[in-house]
Amino acid sequence: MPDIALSTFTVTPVSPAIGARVGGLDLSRPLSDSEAAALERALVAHQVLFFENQPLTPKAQRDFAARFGQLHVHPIYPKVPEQPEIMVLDTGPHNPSDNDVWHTDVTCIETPPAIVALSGKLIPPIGGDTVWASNIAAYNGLSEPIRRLLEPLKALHDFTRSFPEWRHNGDPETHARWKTARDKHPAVVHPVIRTHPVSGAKALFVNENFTSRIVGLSDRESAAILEFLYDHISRPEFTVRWRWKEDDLVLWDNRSTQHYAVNDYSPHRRIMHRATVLGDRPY
Ligand SMILES: O=C(O)CCC(=O)C(=O)O
Ligand SMILES: [Fe+2]
Repeated sequence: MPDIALSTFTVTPVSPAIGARVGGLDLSRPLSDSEAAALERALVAHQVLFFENQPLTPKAQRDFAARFGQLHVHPIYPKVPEQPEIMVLDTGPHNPSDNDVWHTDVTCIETPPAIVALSGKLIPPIGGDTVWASNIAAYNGLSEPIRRLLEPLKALHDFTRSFPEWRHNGDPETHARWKTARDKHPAVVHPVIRTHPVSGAKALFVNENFTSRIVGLSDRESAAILEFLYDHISRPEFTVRWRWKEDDLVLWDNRSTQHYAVNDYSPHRRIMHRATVLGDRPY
Protein backbone atom coordinates (compact mmCIF):
# COMPACT_ATOMS: atom_id res chain seq x y z
CA MET A 1 0.00 0.00 0.00
CA PRO A 2 1.45 3.44 -0.81
CA ASP A 3 2.30 5.54 2.23
CA ILE A 4 -0.07 8.49 2.04
CA ALA A 5 2.10 10.43 4.50
CA LEU A 6 4.83 10.69 1.88
CA SER A 7 2.65 12.97 -0.18
CA THR A 8 2.20 15.39 2.72
CA PHE A 9 5.78 16.66 2.79
CA THR A 10 8.76 17.06 0.50
CA VAL A 11 12.35 16.04 1.19
CA THR A 12 15.10 17.72 -0.86
CA PRO A 13 18.74 16.75 -0.28
CA VAL A 14 21.11 19.70 0.20
CA SER A 15 24.42 17.84 -0.03
CA PRO A 16 25.34 14.39 -1.36
CA ALA A 17 26.50 12.93 1.96
CA ILE A 18 24.16 14.45 4.51
CA GLY A 19 21.22 16.81 5.03
CA ALA A 20 17.82 17.47 3.44
CA ARG A 21 15.30 20.28 3.55
CA VAL A 22 11.76 19.29 4.49
CA GLY A 23 8.82 21.33 3.21
CA GLY A 24 5.06 21.17 3.62
CA LEU A 25 4.84 20.31 7.31
CA ASP A 26 3.60 22.42 10.22
CA LEU A 27 5.43 21.05 13.26
CA SER A 28 3.24 22.96 15.72
CA ARG A 29 0.33 20.58 15.15
CA PRO A 30 0.42 16.92 16.21
CA LEU A 31 1.97 14.60 13.63
CA SER A 32 -0.06 11.58 12.53
CA ASP A 33 1.52 8.20 13.18
CA SER A 34 2.31 7.74 9.51
CA GLU A 35 3.83 11.25 9.27
CA ALA A 36 6.02 10.59 12.30
CA ALA A 37 7.12 7.24 10.85
CA ALA A 38 7.83 8.78 7.43
CA LEU A 39 9.81 11.62 9.04
CA GLU A 40 11.86 9.13 11.00
CA ARG A 41 12.63 7.22 7.78
CA ALA A 42 13.68 10.47 6.08
CA LEU A 43 15.85 11.32 9.08
CA VAL A 44 17.62 7.97 9.06
CA ALA A 45 18.18 8.30 5.30
CA HIS A 46 19.44 11.92 5.30
CA GLN A 47 20.72 12.17 8.92
CA VAL A 48 19.89 15.87 9.27
CA LEU A 49 16.54 17.47 8.33
CA PHE A 50 16.07 21.23 7.98
CA PHE A 51 12.60 22.75 8.53
CA GLU A 52 11.97 26.47 7.95
CA ASN A 53 9.35 28.85 9.40
CA GLN A 54 8.47 26.69 12.40
CA PRO A 55 7.75 29.06 15.31
CA LEU A 56 7.35 26.53 18.13
CA THR A 57 6.60 27.21 21.78
CA PRO A 58 8.76 25.19 24.18
CA LYS A 59 5.78 22.92 24.79
CA ALA A 60 5.18 22.37 21.07
CA GLN A 61 8.87 21.60 20.52
CA ARG A 62 8.77 19.19 23.45
CA ASP A 63 5.66 17.46 22.11
CA PHE A 64 7.15 17.20 18.61
CA ALA A 65 10.40 15.66 19.91
CA ALA A 66 8.52 13.31 22.25
CA ARG A 67 6.96 11.62 19.18
CA PHE A 68 10.36 10.01 18.64
CA GLY A 69 11.00 8.70 22.16
CA GLN A 70 11.79 9.50 25.76
CA LEU A 71 13.34 12.93 26.33
CA HIS A 72 16.61 13.60 28.14
CA VAL A 73 16.92 16.38 30.73
CA HIS A 74 20.40 17.86 30.56
CA PRO A 75 22.34 17.73 33.86
CA ILE A 76 24.30 20.97 33.27
CA TYR A 77 22.87 23.35 30.67
CA PRO A 78 20.02 25.77 31.60
CA LYS A 79 16.45 24.82 30.70
CA VAL A 80 13.19 26.64 30.01
CA PRO A 81 11.78 26.87 33.59
CA GLU A 82 8.32 25.48 32.78
CA GLN A 83 9.66 22.92 30.30
CA PRO A 84 12.78 21.20 31.69
CA GLU A 85 13.11 18.99 28.60
CA ILE A 86 13.91 22.12 26.59
CA MET A 87 17.52 23.15 27.03
CA VAL A 88 18.50 26.78 26.38
CA LEU A 89 21.74 27.69 24.63
CA ASP A 90 22.05 31.44 25.13
CA THR A 91 25.49 32.47 23.96
CA GLY A 92 27.37 35.63 23.10
CA PRO A 93 29.85 37.93 24.79
CA HIS A 94 28.07 37.35 28.15
CA ASN A 95 28.37 33.54 27.84
CA PRO A 96 30.75 32.16 25.20
CA SER A 97 29.62 28.99 23.42
CA ASP A 98 31.33 25.73 24.37
CA ASN A 99 29.93 23.86 21.35
CA ASP A 100 32.63 25.02 18.94
CA VAL A 101 34.17 21.57 18.94
CA TRP A 102 33.15 18.54 16.89
CA HIS A 103 30.87 16.32 18.93
CA THR A 104 27.99 13.92 19.08
CA ASP A 105 25.63 14.91 21.90
CA VAL A 106 25.92 13.30 25.33
CA THR A 107 27.94 10.21 24.38
CA CYS A 108 29.11 10.11 28.03
CA ILE A 109 26.00 8.11 29.01
CA GLU A 110 25.16 4.43 28.36
CA THR A 111 22.28 5.32 26.03
CA PRO A 112 23.31 8.48 24.15
CA PRO A 113 20.60 10.51 22.41
CA ALA A 114 19.16 9.07 19.20
CA ILE A 115 17.59 12.26 17.88
CA VAL A 116 17.97 15.97 18.65
CA ALA A 117 15.63 18.84 17.67
CA LEU A 118 17.23 22.30 17.73
CA SER A 119 15.21 25.47 17.18
CA GLY A 120 16.70 28.85 16.29
CA LYS A 121 15.22 31.58 18.53
CA LEU A 122 17.63 34.50 18.18
CA ILE A 123 20.04 34.39 15.26
CA PRO A 124 22.96 36.78 14.73
CA PRO A 125 22.80 38.94 11.58
CA ILE A 126 25.82 37.09 10.26
CA GLY A 127 27.61 33.97 11.49
CA GLY A 128 26.52 31.34 14.01
CA ASP A 129 26.10 28.57 11.43
CA THR A 130 26.13 24.93 12.48
CA VAL A 131 28.03 22.22 10.58
CA TRP A 132 27.09 18.53 10.72
CA ALA A 133 29.22 15.60 9.58
CA SER A 134 28.03 12.15 8.62
CA ASN A 135 29.79 9.46 10.62
CA ILE A 136 28.47 6.94 8.07
CA ALA A 137 30.08 8.79 5.14
CA ALA A 138 33.26 9.08 7.22
CA TYR A 139 33.24 5.33 7.89
CA ASN A 140 32.62 4.60 4.20
CA GLY A 141 35.54 6.88 3.36
CA LEU A 142 38.03 4.66 5.22
CA SER A 143 40.05 1.96 3.51
CA GLU A 144 39.21 -1.67 4.22
CA PRO A 145 42.37 -2.37 6.31
CA ILE A 146 41.67 0.64 8.57
CA ARG A 147 38.03 -0.42 8.99
CA ARG A 148 39.24 -3.88 10.05
CA LEU A 149 41.67 -2.32 12.54
CA LEU A 150 38.91 -0.19 14.10
CA GLU A 151 36.11 -2.78 14.07
CA PRO A 152 36.98 -4.59 17.36
CA LEU A 153 38.02 -1.43 19.26
CA LYS A 154 36.15 0.27 22.08
CA ALA A 155 36.62 3.77 23.48
CA LEU A 156 36.06 5.60 26.75
CA HIS A 157 33.63 8.56 26.71
CA ASP A 158 34.09 10.89 29.64
CA PHE A 159 31.72 13.54 31.01
CA THR A 160 34.61 15.56 32.47
CA ARG A 161 36.25 15.93 29.06
CA SER A 162 33.30 17.96 27.80
CA PHE A 163 32.40 19.52 31.14
CA PRO A 164 35.75 20.25 32.86
CA GLU A 165 35.63 21.45 36.44
CA TRP A 166 37.36 24.77 35.67
CA ARG A 167 34.48 25.80 33.42
CA HIS A 168 31.81 24.95 35.99
CA ASN A 169 33.16 26.23 39.30
CA GLY A 170 32.42 29.95 38.90
CA ASP A 171 29.98 30.07 41.84
CA PRO A 172 29.08 27.56 44.59
CA GLU A 173 25.71 26.59 43.05
CA THR A 174 27.21 25.91 39.59
CA HIS A 175 30.04 23.96 41.17
CA ALA A 176 27.65 21.87 43.30
CA ARG A 177 25.54 21.07 40.21
CA TRP A 178 28.68 20.05 38.33
CA LYS A 179 29.87 17.78 41.18
CA THR A 180 26.48 16.05 41.40
CA ALA A 181 26.46 15.53 37.62
CA ARG A 182 30.05 14.26 37.60
CA ASP A 183 29.31 11.71 40.34
CA LYS A 184 26.34 10.46 38.32
CA HIS A 185 28.42 10.11 35.13
CA PRO A 186 31.32 7.68 35.43
CA ALA A 187 33.11 7.23 32.09
CA VAL A 188 31.39 4.76 29.73
CA VAL A 189 32.70 2.47 26.99
CA HIS A 190 31.24 2.49 23.45
CA PRO A 191 32.34 0.70 20.28
CA VAL A 192 34.54 2.79 17.94
CA ILE A 193 32.35 1.64 15.04
CA ARG A 194 28.64 1.39 15.76
CA THR A 195 25.85 -0.19 13.76
CA HIS A 196 22.82 2.01 13.22
CA PRO A 197 19.92 0.28 14.99
CA VAL A 198 17.42 1.15 12.23
CA SER A 199 19.37 1.10 8.95
CA GLY A 200 22.18 -1.30 9.90
CA ALA A 201 24.72 1.16 8.43
CA LYS A 202 28.11 1.32 10.12
CA ALA A 203 29.28 4.64 11.51
CA LEU A 204 32.35 5.95 13.31
CA PHE A 205 31.41 6.64 16.90
CA VAL A 206 34.21 8.65 18.51
CA ASN A 207 34.14 12.40 19.06
CA GLU A 208 36.61 14.97 20.23
CA ASN A 209 34.38 16.33 22.97
CA PHE A 210 33.78 13.13 24.97
CA THR A 211 36.09 10.35 23.74
CA SER A 212 39.17 10.32 25.96
CA ARG A 213 40.95 7.17 24.77
CA ILE A 214 40.75 3.88 22.94
CA VAL A 215 40.70 0.99 25.39
CA GLY A 216 43.66 -1.42 25.37
CA LEU A 217 46.06 0.75 23.34
CA SER A 218 49.03 2.69 24.63
CA ASP A 219 48.51 6.41 25.22
CA ARG A 220 50.46 7.26 22.06
CA GLU A 221 48.65 4.71 19.88
CA SER A 222 45.26 5.88 21.15
CA ALA A 223 46.09 9.58 20.68
CA ALA A 224 47.42 9.03 17.14
CA ILE A 225 44.40 7.02 15.98
CA LEU A 226 41.89 9.42 17.56
CA GLU A 227 43.66 12.41 16.06
CA PHE A 228 43.51 10.80 12.62
CA LEU A 229 39.79 9.98 13.04
CA TYR A 230 38.85 13.47 14.27
CA ASP A 231 40.63 14.98 11.28
CA HIS A 232 39.04 12.48 8.89
CA ILE A 233 35.48 12.99 10.20
CA SER A 234 35.55 16.75 9.59
CA ARG A 235 36.46 16.56 5.88
CA PRO A 236 34.12 18.88 3.93
CA GLU A 237 32.90 16.00 1.73
CA PHE A 238 31.16 14.45 4.76
CA THR A 239 29.52 17.65 6.00
CA VAL A 240 26.65 20.08 5.53
CA ARG A 241 26.54 23.66 6.83
CA TRP A 242 23.35 25.50 7.76
CA ARG A 243 22.85 29.25 7.82
CA TRP A 244 20.15 29.70 10.47
CA LYS A 245 17.09 31.92 10.28
CA GLU A 246 14.83 32.49 13.25
CA ASP A 247 12.29 29.67 13.67
CA ASP A 248 14.29 27.15 11.68
CA LEU A 249 14.16 23.76 13.31
CA VAL A 250 16.85 21.18 12.65
CA LEU A 251 16.38 17.51 13.49
CA TRP A 252 19.49 15.33 13.53
CA ASP A 253 20.21 11.68 13.93
CA ASN A 254 22.69 11.73 16.78
CA ARG A 255 23.52 8.03 16.21
CA SER A 256 25.28 8.71 12.92
CA THR A 257 26.41 12.36 12.98
CA GLN A 258 28.47 14.93 14.79
CA HIS A 259 28.21 18.70 14.72
CA TYR A 260 30.11 21.92 15.36
CA ALA A 261 28.53 25.26 16.31
CA VAL A 262 30.62 27.90 14.53
CA ASN A 263 31.62 30.54 17.08
CA ASP A 264 32.10 33.59 14.85
CA TYR A 265 29.26 35.98 15.79
CA SER A 266 30.79 38.14 18.52
CA PRO A 267 29.55 40.67 19.66
CA HIS A 268 26.09 39.30 18.82
CA ARG A 269 23.89 37.06 20.91
CA ARG A 270 22.45 33.73 19.75
CA ILE A 271 19.66 31.72 21.44
CA MET A 272 18.70 28.14 20.60
CA HIS A 273 16.23 25.70 22.20
CA ARG A 274 17.08 22.00 22.17
CA ALA A 275 15.01 18.88 22.82
CA THR A 276 16.92 15.62 23.10
CA VAL A 277 15.50 12.12 22.54
CA LEU A 278 17.31 9.25 24.29
CA GLY A 279 18.52 6.29 22.22
CA ASP A 280 19.68 2.70 22.65
CA ARG A 281 22.99 1.38 23.84
CA PRO A 282 25.41 1.54 20.87
CA TYR A 283 26.62 -1.82 19.50
O1 LIG B 1 23.99 25.83 18.76
C1 LIG B 1 24.25 25.01 17.87
O2 LIG B 1 24.32 25.29 16.68
C2 LIG B 1 24.49 23.60 18.24
C3 LIG B 1 24.69 23.47 19.69
C4 LIG B 1 24.88 22.05 20.09
O3 LIG B 1 25.95 21.54 20.04
C5 LIG B 1 23.70 21.30 20.48
O4 LIG B 1 22.61 21.84 20.56
O5 LIG B 1 23.84 20.11 20.71
FE1 LIG C 1 25.71 19.45 20.45
